[in-house]
Order: sequence, then structure tokens, then C-alpha cells
Amino acid sequence: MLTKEQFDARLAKLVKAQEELIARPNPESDFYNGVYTRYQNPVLTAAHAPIIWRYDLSYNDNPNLMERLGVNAVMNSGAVYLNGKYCLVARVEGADRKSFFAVAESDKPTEGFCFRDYPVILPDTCPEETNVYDMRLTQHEDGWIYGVFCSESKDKENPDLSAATAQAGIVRTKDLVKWERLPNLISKSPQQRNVVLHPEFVNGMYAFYTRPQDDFISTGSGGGVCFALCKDITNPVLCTDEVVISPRVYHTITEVKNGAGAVPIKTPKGWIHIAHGVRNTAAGLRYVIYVFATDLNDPSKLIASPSGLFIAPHGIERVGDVSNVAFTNGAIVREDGSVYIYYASSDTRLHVASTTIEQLMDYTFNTPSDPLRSADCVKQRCELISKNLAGERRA
Ligand code: M1P
Repeated sequence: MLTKEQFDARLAKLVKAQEELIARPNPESDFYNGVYTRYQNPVLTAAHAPIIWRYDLSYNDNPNLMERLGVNAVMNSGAVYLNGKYCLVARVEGADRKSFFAVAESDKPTEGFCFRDYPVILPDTCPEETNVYDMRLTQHEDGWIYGVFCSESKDKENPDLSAATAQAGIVRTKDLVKWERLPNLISKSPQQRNVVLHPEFVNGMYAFYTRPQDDFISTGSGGGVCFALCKDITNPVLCTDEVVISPRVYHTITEVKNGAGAVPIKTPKGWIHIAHGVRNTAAGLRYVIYVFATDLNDPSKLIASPSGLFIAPHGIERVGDVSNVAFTNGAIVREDGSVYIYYASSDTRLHVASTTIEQLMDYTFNTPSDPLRSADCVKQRCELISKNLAGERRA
């Protein structure tokens, strides 16, 4: 048992370490690809979880200053710019494997994120719901901020202990403090995950990007990221077929599955989507972030599909609870055209990459699409090489 002096000294050390972590500058990394900038440090980690969430700070009740409710990871975050702050609604995973949401905010987009005292208190309207995660935050033109997230329950029909079902839960708020829960989205698919609400009405209706899946893990017959409409968000039943807008394709980064990520970004040339694609490897699934664009007037129409991955996990990002994963569900666009993409690595920590609308458009509309066969990929690369060599001779 610690003496009171030792207890106070250890607590002071914990507090100081966390204050230093939150105040730590986050310089740009050396990575360069002309498309986006990466940063040296994650913006949120388990160590950012407030000490008051984890420790009982009463000397009488916890004289060894033990962590009582550990936090295992902080990752996949919705993102919104609100009242002068960069706000992240992070997925926080407790040591007990249950995830919950918590708002972390900063005056700066790439550093200084600090959690509010309390996590998000979601209205507990689904008694069967066991776990919640991956909220996408949509500032909708109807005036609400919607949060669409995965609501996971035990599959009671299936005796397999691990059998679960995933549905799209929906909440809305004006201030990220008070949250109103709406019914879960109803679609024809038995399961849904990675559902995103489009920020504008389409034909006077709410529009959702969905990811139908036959099973909790496997998408089965689900062909990719889909688009469908819904007349009434308070009774969210899809009233049109879910049409595939970004398909899974053999021998690409989306072969096994894909899913919408950040809320699509409106640009003069189309809606830019920052999504994730999953392929299989001998070492397990590999998740990367990719980009596609849809038509401004018809967001169900794919108009650009730059080849391959946009962000892959790098270095230490490749290692974590679920290794080899880069995953995004939030980005913030500012009036000056800067874009901050919040992405998690290996289901463990959260990072940021910064770019601009101009760079994103250049990437999206000028990167060639995947020719889908090695022979054609070589032709594509040879054309680039020939162009460069001819240019060199001209110079
Ligand atoms: O573990 C990687 C990711 O797996 C899921 O994504 P998907 O539904 O596409 O397989 C999600 O659970 C996500 O939270 C997680 O990061």
C-alpha cells in the first residue's frame, strides 16, 4: 500500500505525463507523395483517455492507485468542425472490449486533442445492443448533426457463441452534448456496417451509403458500397434499392469488402468519397483507404475511380490489436480548402493526414484507374515512363 505522499506523487506524475502528451507538438513527417501530409504522432491514443475515467482517485478506496477501468484503444473517429473547434467522436475501447463514444476536441486540427470529462451518453434504447462503434458525423442541411454507427448485438438465432449481427444505429445532436436516438436503419440486408448519411437531400429525401452484408464479418452477396434513399429519418426505412456505387472487384484492394468512410466531400467536380477496401493475404486481412467520386447531381453515379490505395498503414501503424489496418470514418473540410482526414491504424490509435480540396481533386480526377490486369498495368506504367523520358530529352 502506498503512503499518502507516495500516492500523491504518483498521481502528480500521471497527470503531468498526460498533460505533456496532450500538449506535445505534432510535426509533419518526412513522408511525401504530393497528395497529403502525414504527421509524426497519433492525435489520439489510449493514453489520452482521462485519468478520471480509469483510476479511482480516492486514497481511502484505492490506496495503491490502481487503474480500475482500463482503456485499450482509441480509434475510428467521426469528425466535425463546430464552434471553432475540431471535434472528434472517437471509438474508445475499454479493457473489457466494449466500445463507446467520446468527444475529443482541439483548437488545432493536428494536435492538442483532449477528451471531455464524460463520454457520450447514447440513449439506451436497444436492450439487445452489446457494442457500439465507428460513428460517422454528418452535418446535414436539415440543421442536425447525425451520427450513424454500428450497433452490434448477439445473434440469438445462431447458437454459435460468436455469432453477432450488425445494424446501423442513428443519433442526432446539435451540440455533441445532447443526443437523440432514432430507430436503427431498416434495409433489405440482414446486416449493415459502415453506413454513412449524405449531407444533402437527394430528390427531397435522405440518402444513405450502405454496405449490405450477409454475415457479421463476411459481406457475402453484398457487392460493395451502395446508395439508397429514405423518406423520413425518424422512421428510417430505405425506400429504394441499394445500388452498388463502388463495387468489390477481384484482385484489387476491395476484393474481400469495402465500406464508406468519411462523409463525402463536395467539390466543384463531384462528391469525393474516402472509403476503405479490404483484401486477403497470407497474414490475414489488409485494410487500406481508397478514394472514389460520384456525380454532383446524382451521387449514386460513379464518375472517378483512382487506381489502388490512397492511405496504407505505414511503419508502426501496421502493428496493433488488428494489424495491417488503415481505416477512416471522419474528415474535416475548412473554408480555406484544407482537408483533415482522421484515420486509425490497426484498431489501436488515431492519426491525421492533411491535404486540400485542390490536391484531392487532382488526385481523384487525374490518377488513372486500375486496368485490372498486370499486362495492362505495365502498359500504363510504360506510358508514364515514356512520357517522362521524352520530357527529359526535350529539357
Ligand atoms: O478491424 C478492422 C475494421 O473492421 C471493421 O470494418 P469492416 O466492417 O469493413 O470489416 C470495423 O469493425 C472497423 O471498426 C474495424 O476498424
